[in-house]
Amino acid sequence: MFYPKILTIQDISCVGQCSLTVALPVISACGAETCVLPSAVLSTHTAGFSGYTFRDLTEDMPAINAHWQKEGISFDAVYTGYLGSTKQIDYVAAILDTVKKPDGVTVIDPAMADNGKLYPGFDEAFVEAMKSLCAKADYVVPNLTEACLLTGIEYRTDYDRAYVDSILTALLALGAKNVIFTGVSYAEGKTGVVVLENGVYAYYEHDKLPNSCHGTGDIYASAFVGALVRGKSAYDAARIAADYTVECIKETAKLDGHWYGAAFEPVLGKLIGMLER
Ligand code: PXL
Repeated sequence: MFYPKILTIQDISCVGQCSLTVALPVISACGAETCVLPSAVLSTHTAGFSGYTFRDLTEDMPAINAHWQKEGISFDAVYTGYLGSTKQIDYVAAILDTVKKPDGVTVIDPAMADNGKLYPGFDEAFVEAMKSLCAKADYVVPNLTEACLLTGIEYRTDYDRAYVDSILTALLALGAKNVIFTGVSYAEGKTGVVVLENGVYAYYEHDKLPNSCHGTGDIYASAFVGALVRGKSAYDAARIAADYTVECIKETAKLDGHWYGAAFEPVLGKLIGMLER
């Protein structure tokens, strides 16, 4: 029976519809057992709220890992998102080395930046450490800002295929095996995702909606992981995740003043339907 056990490592933003409050329901809806390791607990996410609390859970990680090893717990896939500190990245790397099954899949979303800027609290040292984590990825899932920070390539909003190719080449040079590059737009009113698997380039394009929502990167990566472990090819998982994210953005547009996240819950049924096709 299909029933993989996934570990996802990212923060709990108590309010904000991102990170674990997205990954847990989305991957569960895909039918996989979803285990969590919170990287930090925040009262809200950091994009648009002020005065949020931040409890860094870095120092809990070695003991949690040791306990899992003692219990013989292992995972078919490990998916990391927003991490709490630079030091934590070493602990996360150790978790990949110890409790991921030898044939398990590693998905790294270097969730640290958007719209040309690092999120509050992250610095160059964090970016450097994230590069080393991406070296362990079977799939790295950056947006354009993250890809530029990881590769040292200048962030541009106007670009062509040659620019995208140069970023892809540099991401592979970091050591990542495959790249799921989100938010790549070659035409007005359109956006899409580049799937570079085994060195082969593919692109799934869809309409760019007029509204954008916070947290869609987490929705995207979670749906990608869920579809991938469900046995979809990387391209199909990337396409399904894109279609689901578009549904979430459309659903959010129906709401008045819902600024801090995307209404992903009402359309979970659509995601399940997409997986069954
Ligand atoms: O969605 C990415 C994310 C996750 N977690 C926290 C964030 C953000 C983006 O701002 O602040 C705490």
